[in-house]
Amino acid sequence: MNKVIITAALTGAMTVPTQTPYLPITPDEIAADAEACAEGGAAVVHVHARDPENGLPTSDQEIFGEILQKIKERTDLVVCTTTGGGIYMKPEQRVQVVHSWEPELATCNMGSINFSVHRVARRYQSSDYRYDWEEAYLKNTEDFIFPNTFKSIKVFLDYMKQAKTRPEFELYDVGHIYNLAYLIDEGIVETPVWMQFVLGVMGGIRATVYDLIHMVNTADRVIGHDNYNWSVIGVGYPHEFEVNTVAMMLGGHVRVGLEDNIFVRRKTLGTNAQLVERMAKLAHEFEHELATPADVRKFLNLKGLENVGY
Ligand code: KMH
Ligand code: ZN
Repeated sequence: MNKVIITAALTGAMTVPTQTPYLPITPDEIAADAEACAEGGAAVVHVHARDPENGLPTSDQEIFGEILQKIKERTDLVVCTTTGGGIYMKPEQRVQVVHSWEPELATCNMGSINFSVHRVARRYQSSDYRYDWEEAYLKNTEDFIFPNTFKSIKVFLDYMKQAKTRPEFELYDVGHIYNLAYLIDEGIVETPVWMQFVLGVMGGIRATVYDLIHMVNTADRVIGHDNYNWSVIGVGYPHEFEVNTVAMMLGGHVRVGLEDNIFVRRKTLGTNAQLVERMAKLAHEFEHELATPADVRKFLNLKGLENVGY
């Protein structure tokens, strides 16, 4: 497809409320941001849930359901739910959203890695934090391994098969491309696959253009150029906009949002919609048309909003 898909990752689980006043927390805030991102040119939203009382990432299925229903009431966006969850969640809790709500698309993380945001804590004094849990949450990630064993990946894929949910494979390093190739070789995963190169997580590959090109070249060689379509995440500023701009030139798609980056300009915090709007401007500048949700459904062969469980 010639058009560019913008995914907006609205809230995530690694950004803490103290970092930005624009982080949507309640189901209403998340759905309002989804609508504003749709108006700005996003076709997909990537969704995590948070406890409305204190912003802590949650796997509460009622809260997930409320978010998904509210987004559906306000937009026709494709929703890609997380199965990455947050640092205190067990794999069974992370995948539950697929079983409960049968979304069109869900993430499938392709390997276990160190996944750390502990350096963010250096920017704040203990008294700066908005909520009690935030400081320890950030600091604890220095000792956090994001678990995605081959066995658990297979369990997650079984859930997705049953729910007719298409996986979006999240690849944080070159080895994850080889992990995906193994699943394709075994006949567990069919091609073409939809992949997300996740660049810039501390513990994975960095978010430079060199690293993006290395991921794309490796995927071309190992998965095969015609066997996959892809998007990219660049964690942090200015990496998000840099790797996304190059991705468009390489035939890839893009993701922005407060899950990955909080700045719309150097030292200027932005809303999700402002991040999408800047990305849409860059796409227009390079004469790329933006994909609509209908384009994405056709391109990724999704089951359609009429077949989700919410
Ligand atoms: N938090 C991102 C770096 C997921 O939710 O499953 C990757 C992500 C994965 O979005
Ligand atoms: Zn996520």
